[in-house]
Amino acid sequence: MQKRIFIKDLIVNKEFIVAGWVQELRDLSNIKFILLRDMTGVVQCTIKKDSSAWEKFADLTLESVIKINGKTKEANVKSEEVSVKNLELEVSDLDILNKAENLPIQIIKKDKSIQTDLSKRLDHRYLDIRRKEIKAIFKIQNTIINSFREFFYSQNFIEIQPPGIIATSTEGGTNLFKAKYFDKNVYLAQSPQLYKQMAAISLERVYSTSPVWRAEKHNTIRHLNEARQMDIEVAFADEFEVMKYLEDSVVFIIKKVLDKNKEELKILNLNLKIPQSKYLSYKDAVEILNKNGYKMKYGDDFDPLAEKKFDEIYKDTILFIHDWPQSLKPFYIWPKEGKEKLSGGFDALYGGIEISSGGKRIHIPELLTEEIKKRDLNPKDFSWYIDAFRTGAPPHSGWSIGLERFTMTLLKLDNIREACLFPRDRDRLTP
Ligand code: AMO
Repeated sequence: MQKRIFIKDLIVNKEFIVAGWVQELRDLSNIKFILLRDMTGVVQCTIKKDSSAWEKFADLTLESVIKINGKTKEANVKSEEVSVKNLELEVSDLDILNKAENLPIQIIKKDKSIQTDLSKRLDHRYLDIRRKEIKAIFKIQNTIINSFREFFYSQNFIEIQPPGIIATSTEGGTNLFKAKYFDKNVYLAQSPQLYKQMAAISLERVYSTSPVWRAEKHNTIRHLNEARQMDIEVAFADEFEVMKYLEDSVVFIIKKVLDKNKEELKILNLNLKIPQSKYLSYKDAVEILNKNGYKMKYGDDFDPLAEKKFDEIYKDTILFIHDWPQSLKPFYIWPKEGKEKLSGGFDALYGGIEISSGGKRIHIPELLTEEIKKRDLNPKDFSWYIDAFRTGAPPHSGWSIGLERFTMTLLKLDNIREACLFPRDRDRLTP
């Protein structure tokens, strides 16, 4: 039996089998047209009166899945939607593999001013991702996560697979989802933090991509309750060494997107630039905001408006803010000596939003115990983690970039849900 071929591989004057989705139908008295779409493109198919497909055309509906046998002819196809412009496929036979009925959302928008609301689109996400603008987002996200892996694999880092079920909080705080694990209470991981550290103190350089769960009750345009993180952890490195890794890997990722996703960037009407980097201490960052008319106190975290302000001041820049007060950072972040009580923690902002945080970690068990206690956590709950630093643990540092956050800011999406295939938020658990 002849095999199905991808639309992009069609060549002129040959018989082929193609299969895909019906994107458009046009019925003239002496000829009928189908625009057929697969993952590689859209081709115009013609049906003449003598074809056995002539009668079947009446049963076709938009987005039905069909298989076509036909012969390619030279043609100059003008439709904007068609990706194969130099040929058309004359249909000899056609099979309907699955008929689509009552489409809840439109795939091709003739009238671009009609917007389907995001919530309805997410209710039918499997359909929504057939739209070329949405497909473009996930093709670019594919490049982002693969080039993150490629970058660190090529630098001889080791990819690790951290657990999703954990016994204690990793980021502290209350944002934990509790679950039952046989007769015990467990939590869903908020971060691979403690596990990547325990891996790095023995494997030296590790990276991971993993889902994380945060029981944040508020619904915002920049938070999900289930997100994916791209993490690294590096032994014998301080926070500045890992910030350099962040800088280089983000530039690597953006270069890859520019190279591999020209078509998608065009669809999304984006003109991506390679970002510059700027390093500021937390103290200087607060001063700069205040000088630029944004009032905030030393000791507060930056809110979304402050982050937007930084973006106005430093355009197309990854802004690294380091030397944070220890009180604003989690228990595992290194406290620096001195009366200012600064830390080895940092945040990275890009496009007016925090894309990453990280820092130098504590590798001294007594210090770790102290910092855990200071945050009203019980060191006993962390003994399995603290003990790891009693068996020969080098100093180490690392960071995490949120995949959806990064996709959102890179593609200038106005809601993080646009960058998540099947988002989990306060209200959404299906599809
Ligand atoms: P943090 O909690 O800052 O740090 O998370 C790191 C990055 O993950 C993304 N992120 C989120 N994205 C969507 N929805 C959320 N609710 C959400 N929470 C976080 C952001 C954020 O910058 N263990 C540390 C990292 C480290 O020190 O290595 C951590 O998880 O892009």
